Amino acid sequence: MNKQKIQTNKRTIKRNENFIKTAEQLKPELLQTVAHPDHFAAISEDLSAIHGWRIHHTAPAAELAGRDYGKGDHFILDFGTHLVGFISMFIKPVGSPPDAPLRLRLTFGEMPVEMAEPFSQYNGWISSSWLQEETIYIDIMPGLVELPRRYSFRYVKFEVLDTSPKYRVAFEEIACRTVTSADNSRVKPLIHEDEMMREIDKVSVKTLQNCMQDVFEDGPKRDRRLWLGDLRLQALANYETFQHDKLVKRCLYLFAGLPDENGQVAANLYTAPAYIADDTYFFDYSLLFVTTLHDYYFAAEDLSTLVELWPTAFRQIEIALDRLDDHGLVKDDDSWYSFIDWHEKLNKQAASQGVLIYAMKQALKLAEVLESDKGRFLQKQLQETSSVAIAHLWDKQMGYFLSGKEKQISWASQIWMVLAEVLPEAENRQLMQRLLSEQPGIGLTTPYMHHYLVEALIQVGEKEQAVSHIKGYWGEMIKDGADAFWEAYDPNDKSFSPYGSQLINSYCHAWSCTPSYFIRKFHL
Ligand code: RAM
Repeated sequence: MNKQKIQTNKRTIKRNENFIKTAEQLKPELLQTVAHPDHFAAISEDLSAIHGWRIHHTAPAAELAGRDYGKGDHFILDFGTHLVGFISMFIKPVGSPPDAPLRLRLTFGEMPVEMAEPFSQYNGWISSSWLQEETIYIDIMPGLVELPRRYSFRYVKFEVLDTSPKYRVAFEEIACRTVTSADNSRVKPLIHEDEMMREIDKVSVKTLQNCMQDVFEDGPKRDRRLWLGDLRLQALANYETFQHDKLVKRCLYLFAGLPDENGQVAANLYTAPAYIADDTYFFDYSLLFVTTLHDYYFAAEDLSTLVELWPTAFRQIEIALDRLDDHGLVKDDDSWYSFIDWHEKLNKQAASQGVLIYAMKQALKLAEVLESDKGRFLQKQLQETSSVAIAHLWDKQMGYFLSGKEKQISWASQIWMVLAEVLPEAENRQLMQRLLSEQPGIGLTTPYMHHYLVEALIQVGEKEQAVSHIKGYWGEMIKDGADAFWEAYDPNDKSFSPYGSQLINSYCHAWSCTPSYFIRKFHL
């Protein structure tokens, strides 16, 4: 399963050292706070709870002071909210002087399921090394221990694997030093009469905050790196909240600083031990560089960045156009050439065509700002790609865009084509209404695509539907216990994981933070 997703595309990277230097100069300071656990917690099976597990409080964390633990003992602490940071604790021996090291296992969980199901049973297809677990050996006690890795969690399970028959251990001053580059004081309080919308906004802001590190990470638990599709959405939410525009600029310069020899920007980047482009390239994500630059320019009004990065943006369009077949349609195949959404059966052709048109429209706006001679070229390409989309993908009788040789109907295809505005305004609106009332074909699985659904609803003027979708989707996640929004969520299949296991999903994932953007920007 999903073997096609584990593909490598070895390409030569042509570093632009000036761009990388600009990005390096924009590296943010990380702000820190200290958080403490607030409760002991226990976990029990409950089929009505998300993933079948419910967590409940058993005692205040203050009671830790009077407790000690020996071989085989364990306890769970709840920090009360989702955190990203470094954990430390003071460990004291109780009884004889420690005649053997302490062997301690710590398991970190964003969700109850990570406290309940042993990681040894993990059977997903991506690496188990993302599961947040650590076995440590402490030779010298009493003493302060700070774990070197950054963790993303709300719950921590402590398992005393061994002490010795002669001593037990007590834990004091368990704390988490949280880190983020997001400055809370820049977020304007949201005045909103609807309590649920206020709550959704709060969780969105927190999600974004915890993903803002030295770049916009996709998820602080996994993959902890800069992905272009995620960046685009984080940046939108950022303009309405933390306004850390320099961090967006840094990320844009990083992508532009590490293109392949053909000029294509990678789908994601690593920032350590050096700035490295990953060998994954997506048709849609590369185009979202254009979109992210467009949004950045109009939010920050930073003309010099636009001037410098415009050639990179325009190049993404040229590369995308190279993928068109003789009809002028995005060439389809079975590889993972375009992301669009995590859906096993989703055909990417029509949605990719939509992304291309959407990105070209934004490029055209940038060309106008720059008074670039590329404007005419873009207009011509827009005209052609839109008319072939109508001629070859649009089924007038069915009232849907069809994708691929199987002529698949998917939500993603309709949404991207609506965003591309290839149909006249009234038909665009009808298409969204039809989609919501008939609920056809292949649905959506991630907040990433749900973002674009809401964006499309707003675009066609269906603000009320947008509100009810935000409440129905992100609100439902809150009802299911989210205190940061998740990477994947399908209300009709709450056990959904793109990776074959709920344990590995990320439960604070950047691309899910955009309700704040919608609520604040469009006054929903
Ligand atoms: C997930 C990543 C990231 C996304 C990719 C395509 O694996 O976590 O958020 O951009 O999918």
